[in-house]
Amino acid sequence: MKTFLTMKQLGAGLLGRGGRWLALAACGLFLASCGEEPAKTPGGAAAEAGGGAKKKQIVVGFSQIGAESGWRTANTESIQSEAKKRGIKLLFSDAQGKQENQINALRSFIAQGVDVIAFSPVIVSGWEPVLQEIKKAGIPVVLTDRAVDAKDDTLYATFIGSDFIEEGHRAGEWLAKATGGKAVIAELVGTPGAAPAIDRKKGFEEVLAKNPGMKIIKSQSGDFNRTKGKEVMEAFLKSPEAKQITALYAHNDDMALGAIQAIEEAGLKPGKDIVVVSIDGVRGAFQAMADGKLNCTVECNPLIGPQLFDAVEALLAKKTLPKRTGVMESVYEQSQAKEALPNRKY
Ligand code: GZL
Repeated sequence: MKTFLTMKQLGAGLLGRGGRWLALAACGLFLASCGEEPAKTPGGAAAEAGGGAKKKQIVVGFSQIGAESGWRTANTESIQSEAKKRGIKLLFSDAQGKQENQINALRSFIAQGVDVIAFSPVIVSGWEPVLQEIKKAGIPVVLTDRAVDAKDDTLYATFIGSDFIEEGHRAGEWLAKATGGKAVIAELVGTPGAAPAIDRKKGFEEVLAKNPGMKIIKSQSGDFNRTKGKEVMEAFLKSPEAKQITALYAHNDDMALGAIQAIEEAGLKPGKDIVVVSIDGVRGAFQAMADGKLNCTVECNPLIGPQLFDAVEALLAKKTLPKRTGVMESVYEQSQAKEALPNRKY
């Protein structure tokens, strides 16, 4: 099992669309593989050494997208359990996938005078006004998981999350290797306008541009959820092009698992008649690989609770953070599934 975080990412920088990412400062990179906790920030230690003076409880407002996938559930659990472990008061809001609910929650955090605001933006656009209001209130912002398209990068202190373009590259490269560069592909896209959907598509298509024998003939959003992934795959398999499809690229495991059901119900063998590659690395994907129905999952680590609260504590200790903090991730295929399954933390 190879663990990725190439020297390119460590050193030069992670440039996604339009240079939105900023250079990744290797020194500031908090490496958190699944569940390992990075060392506490010196500020935390110094604060503890402050002669035991009673510290005011830190209050963090967190706006979560929703509970659309196994990945999201694990992400929420990591954040809530880490806050509890550190004695941090977490005001947690679930937006049920709606940007307006997130914006309302962020405004309520301002009104409650929290110490830090953190959120996972459901889509990349439409955040500047509320981020300006938060900046005016003097509250630092940590973006987790997904990024925003903001020209003014002083509107947030740091972004903690994966490089989705790289994940798209890894999925495409794996498929090119597995099929000898010959595949007629159906694609299940994530939530329209979401950073992972935009960038996973971009990364995958960059690989296809180097492999003329691979092409996408069907592409539609399954909104990162299993039910919709199944419905869209059913429609693909009823379309005139159905018989041409030799591979499925799903932007997350939940949509892939729904599609696998649809492939079986259509009398085909997922993992054989249609090669399936997806992203996240949730436990259900490892089970599907062990059952021979999924061929590859590109890990996208949701367990960023420790990194989030390291960043919170560093910000409150007036430390500067890199604009982007990466996470450790790998690529898994069927041959590794059985052995890896018992150790999966999400
Ligand atoms: C990725 C995350 C995506 C996951 C999906 O960081 O934003 O959203 O890939 C989740 O499973 O719904």
